[in-house]
Amino acid sequence: MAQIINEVSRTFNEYLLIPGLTTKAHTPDNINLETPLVKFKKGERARISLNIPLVSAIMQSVSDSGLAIALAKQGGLSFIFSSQSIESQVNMVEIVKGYKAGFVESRANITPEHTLKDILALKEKTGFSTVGVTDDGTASGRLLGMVTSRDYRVGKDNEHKKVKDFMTAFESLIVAQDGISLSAANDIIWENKLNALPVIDPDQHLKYFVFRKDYENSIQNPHEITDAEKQLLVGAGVNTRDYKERIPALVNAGADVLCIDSSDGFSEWQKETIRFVRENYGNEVLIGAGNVVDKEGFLYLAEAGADFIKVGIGGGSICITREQKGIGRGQATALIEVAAARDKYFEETGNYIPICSDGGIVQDYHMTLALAMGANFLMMGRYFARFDESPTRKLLVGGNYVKEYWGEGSNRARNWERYDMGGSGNLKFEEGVDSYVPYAGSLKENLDITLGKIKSTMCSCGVLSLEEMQSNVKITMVSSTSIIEGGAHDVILKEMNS
Ligand code: RVP
Repeated sequence: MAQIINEVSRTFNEYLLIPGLTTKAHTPDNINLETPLVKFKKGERARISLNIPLVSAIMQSVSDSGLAIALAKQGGLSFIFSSQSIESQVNMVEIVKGYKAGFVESRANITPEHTLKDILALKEKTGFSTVGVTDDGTASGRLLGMVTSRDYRVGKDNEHKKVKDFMTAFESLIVAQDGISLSAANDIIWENKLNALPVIDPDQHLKYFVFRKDYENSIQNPHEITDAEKQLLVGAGVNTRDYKERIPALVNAGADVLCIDSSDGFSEWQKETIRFVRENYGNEVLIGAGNVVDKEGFLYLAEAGADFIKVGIGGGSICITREQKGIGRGQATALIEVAAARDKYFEETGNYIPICSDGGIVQDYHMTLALAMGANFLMMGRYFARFDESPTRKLLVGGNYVKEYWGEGSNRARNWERYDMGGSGNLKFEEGVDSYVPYAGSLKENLDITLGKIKSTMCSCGVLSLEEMQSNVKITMVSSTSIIEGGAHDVILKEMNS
């Protein structure tokens, strides 16, 4: 007979944290949100740690290079989506690895033979008033001069005037050589009262501009996560089909960590994919696996050699796997069971394998709960899809700004590899929907509020680190009537009346 688990499987909404003693030392500034990303042995440290316990979902509508840069600057990590060609995924990884805080590739460029009229059109189109003048009009051409709005007078100067006649020519420009540090570039900017400093290679080709304002931005990101070369960290999704080609290409491009992207990871396909990594790269290449929802799934992937394990089936906001296939488990219950399995595995083997709670986070306090229940970090799609930095369109729908957000199992993404059960490759039925999420503004602003809430809750619970929270906090289940008690109730809300 089938094994029937009578314990109800539960979601984050059904729990609350109970405050512990808050001492004077429990202030948000004293809270450390650092967390291990990958497996480590007792007494050692993980090779990669995150400064905030958040990663963005392996999804077309969430994790491209833009979001990856923005999130790594704040101390989290993105996994660039794998449902695209190897070439374009590699390109996104390279953009993140090539990103140098404060060094930006010139986005408005022109040749000396163009005219003032062209400069004005370029400014209108790109919004940039600093223009690189290069021999071929590209961002990496030979630098011949520079134009800023101080070089011409709109309405007074003849629009047909050639750029070469009013640009600041190369000979008069202050430039820096590639390889200069950001702080040295900033010193030049200050000493010479510049707004922008061109950085060139030995052949006089334009590489970057350093803008005065960007230096100020970069010193505002103290939690940024970088590798030994000070490049931002980035993850990449892989699948269990083309991994023999995709993994070497991503490793070559500099991806710091990989993750097998699948809705159901308790499979021999995942074991084979991990084996490929171990046979070809030993422990040098880091690879996470999943998703699982119970102890057995965790142990299988742990033994297969996964560097971290993702937990969650069917809880994603755009996910309809539970309705379509009838598989899954309430996210809180799945997480609690897998966290216990991880701790036991650590006790028995001395290997600590971090776990990631993936999907189903709605309220900010759900994040704190998931971390308290044992997640080392959280993967979110809907949360990040709402921000300026996500790759999808911002639209005005019914008078409100929204961003598009679609599941990897939707017809739009056509990521059949994520739902692969062997056999011929195509999407047999949808496991995800295409949707809108409310537009929320910039990642940094929202993250600051979210992290502020997590830290404030940790202060209430009397803990200063995630590890301490996982060992010390008390969590209570709540009845459906007490959930009603938790919101505003028995009052007439003013905004509803206006
Ligand atoms: P959420 O944060 O609740 O939006 O969930 C995001 C998660 O949902 C992803 O990390 C992934 O595990 C899952 N997902 C992605 N696509 C689909 C689908 O189409 N069913 N599900």
